[in-house]
Amino acid sequence: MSGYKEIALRESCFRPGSTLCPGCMESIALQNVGRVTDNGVKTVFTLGTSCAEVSSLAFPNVVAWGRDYRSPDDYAKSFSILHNVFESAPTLAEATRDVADILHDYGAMSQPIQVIAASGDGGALAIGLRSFLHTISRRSRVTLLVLVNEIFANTGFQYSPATMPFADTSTTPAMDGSLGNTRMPLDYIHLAIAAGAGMVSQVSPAYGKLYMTAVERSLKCKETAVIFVPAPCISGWKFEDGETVRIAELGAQCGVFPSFIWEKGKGGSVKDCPREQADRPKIENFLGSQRRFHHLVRKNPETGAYEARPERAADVESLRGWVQSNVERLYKLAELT
Ligand SMILES: Cc1ncc(C[n+]2csc(CCOP(=O)(O)OP(=O)(O)O)c2C)c(N)n1
Ligand code: SF4
Repeated sequence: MSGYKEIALRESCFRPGSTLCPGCMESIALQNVGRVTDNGVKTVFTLGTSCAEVSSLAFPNVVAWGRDYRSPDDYAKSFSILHNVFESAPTLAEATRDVADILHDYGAMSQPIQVIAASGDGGALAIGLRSFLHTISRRSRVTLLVLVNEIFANTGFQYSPATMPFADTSTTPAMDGSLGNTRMPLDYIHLAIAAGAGMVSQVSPAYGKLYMTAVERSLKCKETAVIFVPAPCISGWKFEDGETVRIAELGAQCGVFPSFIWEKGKGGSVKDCPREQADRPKIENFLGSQRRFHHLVRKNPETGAYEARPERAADVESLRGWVQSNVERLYKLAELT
């Protein structure tokens, strides 16, 4: 594996002009994918419609992604982007890999390529679930990056299959006595393993070293590698910019989206998130950090700590139970080989 400092000094894949919100976690996630893939191998990146995708171009003349202004013929530095429809980034990545392999087998292409598909959780886990699972089940040698901001952000912050219970979204509003999202999130890590992925990880870019290691290991995987990237969304989760990394660390440590790396044949591990609830930060701290949960918690005027609103105490307890089951499930999945 490459050293963290060496990777950090490589070129990212952003040029001036990205329209991601200032402080968006996806920006940190993607720039570091750019650095890891600046490894001398041509990168082909398929992008499903999402915040990431629309941020990469601005009509009529801004191309905000790429390594400087190099030509696609510059194999060592090229970061090519194939834009495509919302739900099909994994399928296009799989097709790219197949064509490259055939050209290579027939001697028409001598250079290797690395292929990554990026989608939001709406693209990968709702409308694009078929494409996502099919690519995994075919063991296609590509990396699927899923930027999990738990909503369809780009079209107005609608609920997705990854939305946390009780979250306030535009289609599950917490108002006039409504509780916010009442559905349980899809068990997407388990699903990716069950579908046959060679490697599955859930790592926040807030843990820079671990994140870059996960991306680098995924690129070396002989089957489909899936990286779920928890991506706190300033506008949808409703917090101030400057808080992104702190919220990402808190979410990982209190058990909402623990860091997890698993590889077929080797098993996996959960990092920085103890199995026992008492050893983790309280879920109230995470809920209080975002206004999408302020119908559940309030700040104690004397201590300044977040606590359950009395009328929502039972809901916060059930959320605590969901977090514990989430942590338990990942510890059990880590034992699978
Ligand atoms: C077939 C189809 N349906 C709907 C849309 C509209 N659309 C574009 S992006 C998007 C939401 C994307 O959500 P997600 O994948 O979670 O990415 P995010 O915007 O959160 O980054 C939708 C519904 C579309 N482009 N194509
Ligand atoms: S809406 Fe959310 S996910 Fe989209 S660019 Fe802004 S902060 Fe990032």
